[in-house]
Amino acid sequence: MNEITPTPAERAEKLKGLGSSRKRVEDVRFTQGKGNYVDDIKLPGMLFGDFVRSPYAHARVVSIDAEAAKQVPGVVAVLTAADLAPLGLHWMPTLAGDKQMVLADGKVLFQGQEVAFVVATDRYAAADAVELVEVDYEELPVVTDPFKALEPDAPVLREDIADQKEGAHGARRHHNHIFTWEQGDREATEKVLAEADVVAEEMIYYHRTHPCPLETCGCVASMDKVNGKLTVWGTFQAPHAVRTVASLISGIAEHNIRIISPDIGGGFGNKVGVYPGYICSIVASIVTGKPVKWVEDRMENLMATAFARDYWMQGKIAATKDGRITGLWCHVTADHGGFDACADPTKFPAGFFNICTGSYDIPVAWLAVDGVYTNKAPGGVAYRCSFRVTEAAYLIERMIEVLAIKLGIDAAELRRKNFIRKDQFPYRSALGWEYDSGDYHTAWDKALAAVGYEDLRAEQADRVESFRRGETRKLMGVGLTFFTEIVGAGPVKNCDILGLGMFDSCEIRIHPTGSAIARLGTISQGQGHATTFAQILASEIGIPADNITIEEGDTDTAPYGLGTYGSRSTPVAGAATAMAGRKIRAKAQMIAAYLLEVHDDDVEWDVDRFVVKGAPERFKAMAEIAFAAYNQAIPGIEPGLEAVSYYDPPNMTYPFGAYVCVVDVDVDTGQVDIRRFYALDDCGTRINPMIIEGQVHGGLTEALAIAMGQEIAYDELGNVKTGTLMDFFVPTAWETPHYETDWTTTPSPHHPIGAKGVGESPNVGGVPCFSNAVNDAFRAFGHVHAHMPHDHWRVWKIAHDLGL
Ligand code: PCD
Repeated sequence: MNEITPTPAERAEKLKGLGSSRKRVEDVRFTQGKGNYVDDIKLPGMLFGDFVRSPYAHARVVSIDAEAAKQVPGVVAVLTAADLAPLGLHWMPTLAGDKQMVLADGKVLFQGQEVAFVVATDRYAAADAVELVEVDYEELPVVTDPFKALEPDAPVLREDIADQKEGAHGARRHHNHIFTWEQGDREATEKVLAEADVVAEEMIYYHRTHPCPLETCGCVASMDKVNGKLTVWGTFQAPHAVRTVASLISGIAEHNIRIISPDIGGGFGNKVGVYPGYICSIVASIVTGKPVKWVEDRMENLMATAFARDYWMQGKIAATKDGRITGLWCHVTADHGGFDACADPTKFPAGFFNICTGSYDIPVAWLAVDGVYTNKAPGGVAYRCSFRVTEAAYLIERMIEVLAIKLGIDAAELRRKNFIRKDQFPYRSALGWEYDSGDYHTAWDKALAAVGYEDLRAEQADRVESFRRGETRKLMGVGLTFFTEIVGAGPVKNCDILGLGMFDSCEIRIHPTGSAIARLGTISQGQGHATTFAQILASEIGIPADNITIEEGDTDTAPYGLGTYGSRSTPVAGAATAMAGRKIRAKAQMIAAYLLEVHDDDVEWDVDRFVVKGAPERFKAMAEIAFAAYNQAIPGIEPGLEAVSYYDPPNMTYPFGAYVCVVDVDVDTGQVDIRRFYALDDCGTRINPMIIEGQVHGGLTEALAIAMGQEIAYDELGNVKTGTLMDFFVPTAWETPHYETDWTTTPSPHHPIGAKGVGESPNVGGVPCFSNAVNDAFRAFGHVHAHMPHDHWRVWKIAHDLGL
């Protein structure tokens, strides 16, 4: 050893492992037009499918006449429910234990519902033929309001189950009622409310919205009748689960089905569910013997696949006079649309909504959620949140503000007073979760200091005075949020989807020359897994990240896993990756000891090599060990260097964050200018700080969209009023503010590298933060709460109603 021998720190840096802001390896192809998305897949003889969709939200389908459509040159087939019925495929099971029509079976329940599937030699012929399919509808009364849907004389929406008293989640008490899900202690909570010094109560509506990935949903199904193999390329966030479900529904043996998720242009929960388009493409390919492609357009995407939210949350929060929270009560009316197709773990019909006690030490709580059918599209997906966490965070973070108003105290102080303390972790919440780790006070103090909180409040008070004197027409709002997320489903004992336990996996093969490939059960949709999972391995096995290929999304090659959503990849597949890496290292240690002619226990790991204890000049680097694994006959050790890990996490991870938003609101136009947005995230050990920052920027921008305008709105007839990007708000660089990002690091005690998820956090924390800022601007004038989205009109309306 001499001064040019690299130090361990220098060697570690070369690996680009944990903590390195390694550039995203996938961007080389994405920025040069070399991505391979579903619509890039073009197979010989491929046909194209397109849907005839219902213009009505509720109608009987009297007849379907496809004769004229079939005459269009290029049209090969027109499928209706009558064609699928003999195969038992006119209905399909949903992820929530309900069933959904694949093609209209006698009636339609929402505008845009799939009625017939036209298959043609090109997409233009298919579209022309769609126009010519004659459907005779008989209109039925429409219900879009979940409260009206539960009235005794409300129209019966689901005639197929009208008399069924039991649903997938217990008793049904009305023909449009789906389930009641109750958690916590009602009696104790109501007692606390009755005896409390102060109770703040509010109806908080989290409006219906929709993920908006750049790429819509689609697939190419190809049935090879000669070999009996079905291959489906699709925009799937959970390819293995799709394979199992496809096998169960179709009866094709699972080993004869290959599901491939190629590059995906954003998921955001939109691509978790199973849609009629997939089933129809598969059937059409089986019927025609040709590959069939289906890709929805933007309007179809917004109208028919995977809505999110639509929760009416009645909240009551009790406290002592000096601001100590004593209980939380909540009742949710959840609008699920025409079929219950929510994407949640089976035992959680309202997802992880019972994390609604948030970051606070609340002694008792009770919550009940009623799922209701209406004439709206089905879905209920985790649009950038872990199964209804964003609704929960919105509820509690709005209720804290409402309580602060009622108590007449500062909302930052109210939070600080009620935070779960550092020494209380692991912390069991009143609604049953065990929070793994947290240090909320440190994060909160850092955030408030960074924005100069006291000064902001002083400035705001001055502004109110100048407003009252008529010197300005702009008010200032300070939005605060402290959120706790819950990500990383599993554990298998609590979480399954359709009976599939929610573990995840990683399989590693080290090649003889010391480079490697690792395959995972997850699938990146833009998050950068090829970059970050290689970094976890680099630190675990001492091979540079640049020498490790990460592959996901092909069920023929990847180990079984439950996919990517709910920020579960890092907590679950990331853990599997570290564990598989450790298995590699354990074998490498034996090989190194053999090569160094010492006992296994006499060597120790040092960044990228095993060294003989006390003699660091005697070592075997990982590359040499890999070579030896393939060319030396080592007694008692099999050749090769591979490992696989299936990881069932012992608990979920609980990332958290402190956000502050400062806005200026023009009371005459309703225009909201975001002056400042500060986001502190704690996701435990950080794998790639640059990627985390990108995740936070993206998630905050989606939060901005949702809070400030993005909405799927219906009129009384059930027409979608916001079904195009003219009306559905997607922020561009113009509307997007500058974000300041920050962090603290509180590792997860049970995750092998201490990492928690982060992808969803900014959406979960961002929405209440923007909303709190807008509401806060009017606090001095007696305003308490206004529903989102805070578009110009609605903001103007607050000012108008206050007489400003
Ligand atoms: N990380 C790091 N560190 C830590 C954590 C994390 O570095 N500590 C990173 C990782 O690795 C990745 C990311 O970051 O890369 C993320 O992660 P996470 O959190 O774990 O998650 P994931 O699982 O991976 O993913 C998922 C998410 C979600 S869920 C969503 S919505 C979204 C996010 O992700 N999506 C998306 N993000 C994103 N991005 C993009 N670009 N795209 C997309 O699509 Mo759901 O439930 O589905 O609704």
